[in-house]
Amino acid sequence: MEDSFEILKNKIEKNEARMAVVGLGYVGLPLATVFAEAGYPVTGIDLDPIKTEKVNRGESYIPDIETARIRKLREKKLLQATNDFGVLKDIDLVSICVPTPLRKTGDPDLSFIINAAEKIAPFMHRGMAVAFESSTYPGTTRELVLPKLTADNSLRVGEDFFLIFSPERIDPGRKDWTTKNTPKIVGGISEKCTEIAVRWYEKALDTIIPVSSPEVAEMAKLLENTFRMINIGMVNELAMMCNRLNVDVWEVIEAAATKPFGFMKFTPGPGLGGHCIPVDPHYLSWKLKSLHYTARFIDLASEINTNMPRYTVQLIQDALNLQKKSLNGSQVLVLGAAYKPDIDDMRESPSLDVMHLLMQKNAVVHYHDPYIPTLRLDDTIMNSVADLNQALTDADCVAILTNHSCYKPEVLLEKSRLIVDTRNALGNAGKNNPKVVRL
Ligand code: SAJ
Repeated sequence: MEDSFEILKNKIEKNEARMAVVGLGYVGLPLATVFAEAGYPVTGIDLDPIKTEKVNRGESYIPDIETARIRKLREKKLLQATNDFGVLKDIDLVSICVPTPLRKTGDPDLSFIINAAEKIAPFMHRGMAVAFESSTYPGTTRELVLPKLTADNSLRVGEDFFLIFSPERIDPGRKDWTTKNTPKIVGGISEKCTEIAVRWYEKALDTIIPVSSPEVAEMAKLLENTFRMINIGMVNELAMMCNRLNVDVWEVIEAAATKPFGFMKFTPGPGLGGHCIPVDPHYLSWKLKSLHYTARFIDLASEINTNMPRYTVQLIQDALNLQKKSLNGSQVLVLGAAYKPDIDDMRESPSLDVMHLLMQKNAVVHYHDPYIPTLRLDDTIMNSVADLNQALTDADCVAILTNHSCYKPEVLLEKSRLIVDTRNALGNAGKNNPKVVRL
């Protein structure tokens, strides 16, 4: 029986290996696009017919990928999409890019991983490589994905097929670091698995970083995002300390950031949003709990970050109080529903938590966000205010929660009676200004 490793290695070298990407979201579609643009025919597989139909019509639905790129790849027959996992019987290389969210309980939701692995398993064959990309706890690839892929076959990992963990490092909206030029870690179950991954991914990506196991790769990704979440928690607590000390936290951070070494700037805010930073560290703490270890830094940072929406509402309430107004019945205009500037993503956005809490205290809440024309908050459908200037003038308090670049400090200061600035969006114009309260 011919050596699967040699067969697959040769196919990759000769650009004859056929590739599929399972999951065509903000990670999978860019990955499929980059490989297809490197001349590798890619089949995208997704359960959502809307996504697959759009790709097959040559349309993108991911802001980071222009429609023209998809259209061009369709014309060159380098990209196609399907809902049918059966195509995998003729595929050599499969990247799995499915979501790894949290359940309402805060525990990992592994259903997407399990579902994907179970749908791939019937089509596993000799000479195949599977790269798993979703951020997850150390051990997932070996303990959960591997058994699912080999449940109904006698394929031997590292001999008949090859299994790797390679964390996605997509930062939506970012232009300088992209799927293609961001260094890519690959950690295989065996050395041959890692070698296949290096040969495979270097066909389309600029820099491949091999590591000794999937666990190292899984843990590296969690370190990246846990580092960020904990440091954001630390500056959020610093903001609360500076408030007690009556010291301007933004000036403190700017001053500390002049240190050319041994310091990395983070800034406080109304909470922690996004699909990665608030989520990934909980995969780590959850796994450690099963090993009877408490990840104290993660738990503490999470507690502080989760409390920031409530702290922000208290700032708004106190600011109104200084103008002898109660929060109850006051018009509060929230600027920015997205979780970070100049994108349309609201996942885990703290703005939603702040608006929810404001409504619980019977404030009259409106919002403006140029990227999010409408949103659902609990049972309420809200629309971004049409006339921003009028809304600024009408509001008893304007709360800047996401500093989209369209918000001009001079306009906000001219039109607003009272501003709570949680992002230092006003800069120095907001300092020592009687109608501005800064986080
Ligand atoms: N945030 C702060 N203070 C900061 C930085 C962020 O409050 O100093 C808040 C943001 O407002 C947001 C949340 O944290 O609500 C997350 O922001 P983020 O800048 O980390 O953006 P994300 O969630 O898009 O994170 C992604 C991640 N990319 C991947 O997981 C592949 C993360 O690893 C990147 O470091 C980050 O982009 C980035 O650097 O932009």
